[in-house]
Amino acid sequence: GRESLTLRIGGMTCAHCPPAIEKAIRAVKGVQAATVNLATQTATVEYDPTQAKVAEILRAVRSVGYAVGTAT
Ligand code: 9UX
Repeated sequence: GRESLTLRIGGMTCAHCPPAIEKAIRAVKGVQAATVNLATQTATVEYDPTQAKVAEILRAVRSVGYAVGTAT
């Protein structure tokens, strides 16, 4: 399967932040794509919900030092 998720990221202040967060999200098993946008402070994630859970993706972002929550 393939699901899309939008996250609101907190604490990104420079252009080096997005690639660090993308790397962390992409390392979660079942994540197919991740793009982080500095300007909008959001991340879009494509993932297989049978392999990756939202909580794991949130944990990955927090583990590299950023606040994150699900966006509506
Ligand atoms: Mo730039 Mo982002 O020094 O945490 S990488 S602010």
